[in-house]
Amino acid sequence: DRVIFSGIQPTGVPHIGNYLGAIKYWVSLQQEPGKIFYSIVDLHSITIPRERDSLHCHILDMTACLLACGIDPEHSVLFQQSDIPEHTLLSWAIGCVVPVNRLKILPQWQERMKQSKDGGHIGTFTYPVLQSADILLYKATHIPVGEDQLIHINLTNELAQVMNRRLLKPFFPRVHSISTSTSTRIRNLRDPSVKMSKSAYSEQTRIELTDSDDHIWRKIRRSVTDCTSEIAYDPENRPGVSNLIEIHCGFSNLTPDEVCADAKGLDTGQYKRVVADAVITVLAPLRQRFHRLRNDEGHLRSVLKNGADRAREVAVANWECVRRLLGLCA
Ligand code: AQP
Repeated sequence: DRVIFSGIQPTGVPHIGNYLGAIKYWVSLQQEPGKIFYSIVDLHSITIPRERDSLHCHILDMTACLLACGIDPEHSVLFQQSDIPEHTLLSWAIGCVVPVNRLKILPQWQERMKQSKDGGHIGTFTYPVLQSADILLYKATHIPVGEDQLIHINLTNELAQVMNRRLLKPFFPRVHSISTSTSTRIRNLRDPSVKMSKSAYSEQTRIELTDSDDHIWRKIRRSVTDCTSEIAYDPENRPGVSNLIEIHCGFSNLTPDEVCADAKGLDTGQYKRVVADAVITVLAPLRQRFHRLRNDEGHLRSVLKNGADRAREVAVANWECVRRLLGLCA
């Protein structure tokens, strides 16, 4: 049977990139058969130091956003990663079989090493092992991911095989990535050469799911385009305008060709208004639901607690099997 796992870091209010690249797809997966685990992966978010109060606040923001977007906690198991200690236990067991050199070659580590002055932290080095443990702990078979994460799915399969050899049993199933054909990277509004990010330096670079109509319009109006006024989809040579087209498509379910045909005769200034309207139409009701949910912290905490109870049932059972197969208990 299909078991889906995915996670999102509570590093801020999610933006339209997180929505179009992950959350919208997470919601649609609920219509398909299979068991679903969606985790707010707080242990991953502390690989970079965060302020205590804002981190806690972001966990509740993320919970409210996911519910507002349509994650149904009755259907999907929605939980906070650190509520389930078995993630770190399994991560330790996997860490004992993964060669250091296998992690050293991962591009994100190489990138971090270039930026870091102190040689990088152990958590930053081993987070792909924790990511694999997140997946394997639920014996997940399908992972919704963007292209940049495929490398981690391959690593997870590799580690699952090594673990299975160690356990003398095909305990962990093969993991498959799943993605929508439209899954795409939404770019930073001020610098389309990089992706939109929760923790980018300025809020002007992203549209958060809780932004007001006016904020959405102002951010899109000031987004970087180019000197050509015609609306054409050309991500290579016209990344700014193409990013607006991607956003428009994501919020209207139109294709780039349809969007460009509809925008014939408009200049980029006029087109920005069309894009803003498409975004506002979807986000305005979502924002209302968010505020209603965010005002009831008791409800959000109980959703996370129920999710943790359900996740724990599976996590504890699987970890106990691994313990036994490792010979840590009889
Ligand atoms: N710009 C994006 N376009 C499309 N999809 C995106 N995702 C992130 N940014 C974009 C997808 O959102 C999911 C959750 O991401 P995450 O929060 O776990 O980590 P991230 O990829 O590092 O996202 P951010 O927004 O850039 O967060 P920070 O700034 O904290 O690092 C993932 O499926 C991701 O692909």
